[in-house]
Amino acid sequence: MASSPEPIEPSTPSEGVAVVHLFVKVGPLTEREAVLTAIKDAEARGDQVVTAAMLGHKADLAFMALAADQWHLRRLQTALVQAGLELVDSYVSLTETSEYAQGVPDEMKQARLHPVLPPEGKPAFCFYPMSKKRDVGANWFTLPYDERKELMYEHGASGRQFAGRVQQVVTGSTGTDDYEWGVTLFCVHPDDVKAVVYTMRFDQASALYGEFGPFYVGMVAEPSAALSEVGVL
Ligand code: 76R
Repeated sequence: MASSPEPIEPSTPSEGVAVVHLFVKVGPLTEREAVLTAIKDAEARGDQVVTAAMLGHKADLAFMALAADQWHLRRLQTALVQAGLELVDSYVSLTETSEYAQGVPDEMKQARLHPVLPPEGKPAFCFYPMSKKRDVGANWFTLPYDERKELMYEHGASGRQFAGRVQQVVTGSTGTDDYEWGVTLFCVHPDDVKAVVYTMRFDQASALYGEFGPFYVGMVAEPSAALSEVGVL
């Protein structure tokens, strides 16, 4: 699709990249070639698009797109809708480095800000948004920094048990969507998703303070394979 003829001012985060998760259903008018072209055009702009075929009634396909300029994400969304896909849910966020991981080597920070997706050999895909509670008696944001940091260390340590089986991509969404983070998990097996999420339930940071939105589950695939599997031939 041609980009807009009028000059347009980029909307670019000062660090990291802009992210959108688009959850869509296929319809009778979905055009296979137009969907594939929408993704190819995004990649030609230098953006990343992860495609997953989804399970259950919530969506048929998910696209996780990462771009330096939010306008690129808008163009992808426009092209996918014009290709006959019905947008049924979405999530808008930005990559970030955690305030509790400022001491990590620069290479790790860059990997958080500019992840290369999808990781190899981890087809089990899961997305859900989450926040930390602000309840009376359980308010994450009134805890002193050192206490939060300690709880996040506990979280990191329990997460590292899943090294090689689970890759988390946590993107920040305070002010950009209804929850505070988007959690995208890429796992080797579907039961790795269940195991990591269950294990984290016992981390104090999740047990006392975690609040979760809807869960989306599917399988990462090449766009052409994902389209075939959801019946867009
Ligand atoms: O960046 C790092 O790897 C350092 C350690 C680490 C941080 C800072 C880490 C490790 N996470 C961090 C931050 Mn995580 N993570 C989640 C969920 O369902 C739930 O209860 C929570 C959802 C999972 C499953 C998960 C997995 N993590 C965060 C943050 C941001 C908090 C902030 O900045 O305030 C959130 C919301 C969050 C949520 N985490 C890991 C994992 C796993 C598997 C690891 C270890 C693997 C790895 O090092 O990549």
